[in-house]
Amino acid sequence: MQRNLLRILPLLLIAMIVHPLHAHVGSPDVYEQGNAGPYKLFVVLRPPAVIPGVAEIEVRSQTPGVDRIDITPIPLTGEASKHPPVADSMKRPSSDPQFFTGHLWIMATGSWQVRFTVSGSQGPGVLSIPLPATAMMTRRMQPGMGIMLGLLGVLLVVGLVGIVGAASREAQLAPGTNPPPARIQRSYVVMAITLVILIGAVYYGNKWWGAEAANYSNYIYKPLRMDASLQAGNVLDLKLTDPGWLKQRKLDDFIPDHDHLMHLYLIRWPGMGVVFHLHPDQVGTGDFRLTLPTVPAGDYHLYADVVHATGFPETLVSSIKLPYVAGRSLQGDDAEGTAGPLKWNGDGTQTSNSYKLPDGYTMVWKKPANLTAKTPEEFSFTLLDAKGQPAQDMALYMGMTGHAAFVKTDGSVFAHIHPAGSAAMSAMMMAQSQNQAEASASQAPAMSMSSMPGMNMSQPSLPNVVSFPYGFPTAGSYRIFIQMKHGETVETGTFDADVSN
Ligand SMILES: [Cu+2]
Repeated sequence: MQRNLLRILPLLLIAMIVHPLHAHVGSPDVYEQGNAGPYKLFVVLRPPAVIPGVAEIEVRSQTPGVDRIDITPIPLTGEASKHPPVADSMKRPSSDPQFFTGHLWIMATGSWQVRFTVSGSQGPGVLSIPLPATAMMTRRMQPGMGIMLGLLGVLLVVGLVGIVGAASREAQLAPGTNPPPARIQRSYVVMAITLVILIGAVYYGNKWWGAEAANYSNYIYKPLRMDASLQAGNVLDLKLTDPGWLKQRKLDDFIPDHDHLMHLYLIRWPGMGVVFHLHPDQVGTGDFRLTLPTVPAGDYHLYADVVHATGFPETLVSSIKLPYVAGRSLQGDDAEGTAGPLKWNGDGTQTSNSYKLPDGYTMVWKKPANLTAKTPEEFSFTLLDAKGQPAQDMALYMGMTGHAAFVKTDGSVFAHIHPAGSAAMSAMMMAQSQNQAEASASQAPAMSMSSMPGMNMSQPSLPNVVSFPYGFPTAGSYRIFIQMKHGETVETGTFDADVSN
């Protein structure tokens, strides 16, 4: 029995490590839309609350005729990615024929993908969505449970001392006879020795438990640490260090994600009235540098998105107090936005659903009547020219029709979202290229990058509308920064959202 307990305890400990993390901050669920062959799917992946644990999966097909969807969890890279396990099939939980749910066991921390194999009236199709899964903290034992287990433990110790005492006193007596005083004396000695041994066992058991817990805490996700400093008046230096996590994590294996190794959002705090989207260069291992544009003075929160070679994305967080920086003008993919400060911080006002841009253009949010946490939603924005007509000169901004950042006003959530969704673009590309490679063998048409939402390069003119699939992780107040490009101008619109439970 005790040996079994010893075997089970480490598993229990693993199960107590909870909260997976995504590329973003505080926003672990993946919202993504893509094409599985002829079928357009809106996918929600909710990573497990424990590792190993169960990922909850929802799919809404926007194309009718889907008969069956099979799901498989596969590592995104490495040898194991070529040997997928047997697929599970998704269920239709309601009478809605286009809504499917399912769940998958995710057995280890790391960079995963979920492959959706679809069959239906228009033939087969396949789509893969990246799923970074990792544990973020240890769940503490609930006080009630602790007290109950403690009392049971005391009962066990007292009971065992009593049993040993009774055994040494009476085991060799004939039934019905009273123990002589010498035996009673001896039983007290035996009970005292037993108690000492048991206290020792509890003490060392606790030490062993602590060592196991410390061991497993190594698997709890700790993002790379980023320290920001201002050098030579206008150079922002970002030093990355590893606070210790999985040994596989490296500081020199970043891959470009939509054209850049790092996407840095610089947001003035707490008003969130100034935002920059900039792209520091890697100048050495774990060292990124950027010559700043002109930046107003203030306290800034820094959110830096990077992606490792495994397709594992991280968002690094830091802050810096900046004086007024007289820098260069904006260039390349740089973008800047200014808005009124948040109404939640003093006397600012909440932005309306129609945001007036500095060059006379207007960005309009088709805002849903109600926004609730954890609900998949399409956030749709339209760009109008100075005359209020649909903007005609739309351009791609870093290869896409738009970029969005959803930031909670208490700083606990930051999510950088694209028209295809919340997965890192480079991880998305890895997953799709595997499907492309296997497509010829399996006959199932896979999605090409140019058919991903918001990346359609083949269209002669780009739409003036962009939509982002996303769901707020928690209730509260958020500010949303939307970037669209027309001509040579990158526009940054600012919108506020109150999200209920
Ligand atoms: Cu982006």
